[in-house]
Amino acid sequence: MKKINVLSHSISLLGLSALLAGTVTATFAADKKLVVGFSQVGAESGWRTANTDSIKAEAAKRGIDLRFSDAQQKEENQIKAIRSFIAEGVDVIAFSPVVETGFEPVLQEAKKAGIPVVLSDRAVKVSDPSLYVSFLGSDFIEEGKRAGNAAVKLTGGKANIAELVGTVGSAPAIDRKKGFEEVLKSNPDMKIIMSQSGDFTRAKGKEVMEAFLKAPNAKDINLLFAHNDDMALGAIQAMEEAGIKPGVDIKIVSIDGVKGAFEAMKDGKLNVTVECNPLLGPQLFDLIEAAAAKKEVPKRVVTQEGVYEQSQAAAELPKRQY
Ligand code: GYE
Repeated sequence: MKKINVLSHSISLLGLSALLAGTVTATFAADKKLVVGFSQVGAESGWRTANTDSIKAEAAKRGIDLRFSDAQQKEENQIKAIRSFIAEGVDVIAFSPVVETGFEPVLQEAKKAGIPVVLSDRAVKVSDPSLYVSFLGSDFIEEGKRAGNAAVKLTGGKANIAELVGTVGSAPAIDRKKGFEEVLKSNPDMKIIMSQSGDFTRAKGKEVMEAFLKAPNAKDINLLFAHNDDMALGAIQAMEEAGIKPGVDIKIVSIDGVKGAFEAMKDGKLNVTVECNPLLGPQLFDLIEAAAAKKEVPKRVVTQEGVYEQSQAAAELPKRQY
């Protein structure tokens, strides 16, 4: 089911696993456990919880000594965690950067220490691409475009849009907006009339939607674009409390594809969710083990994902793994 597209090198996941099966296991199983430091963004969403579970389960399955650290959505905590991984002398560092910028100095420290770094889920902006060996994650621009196309379909190309933006400065917030706005460029009757960050959480999504609904032009909103499902679910609550029918009076498109979104679609309260797969554990540790063995790894691995509409929700729900 899960395939990967490898952009910069033509190496398949199968090929990669085959490659690993021989040397890597031999290198680490014989003498010591592979030690991996992982700095996670936080526990802000259903997506993130599923991502953490996938990473921990895969590490346990492979007998890896995983040093896991939760940054509570703060970059300074991630930098501290990475510094302590370097001090501990872990074999590989992996992390999901909360924002894109500001990591260059600590990544230089890791490079100096000879510790390979794998980026999981989100990208960083660095002037020196050799500061990380590989980036595994979704194509967020593509997700934004998919959300934009869904919005066109739902509104017939006429929309006053409220946008719930993800964490400011994060790769998914920047790129999902970019992809969505690209679709709006060729649809002149669609415009974003309100836009604010809900930090990818349900509570903030609700709070910001409440504020949107109090604006003088609130009645013009006919579509909500939420950068993730959790914020959409919070916004649904705000709409219901204000006597507005979510999914009907205001159409809603969001991203992730967590169970809660499928339930809301089944109830007619959410219209479309664009899938973003959090189950990165197996692919991530393939890359980590290869990096630890100083194998050449693909610089970019993109996860493959779909788009789901209300009509598919009931059939899809029992199959959802997150
Ligand atoms: O969409 C959101 C989470 O980086 C893809 O982060 C991830 C995003 C995901 O908080 O729910």
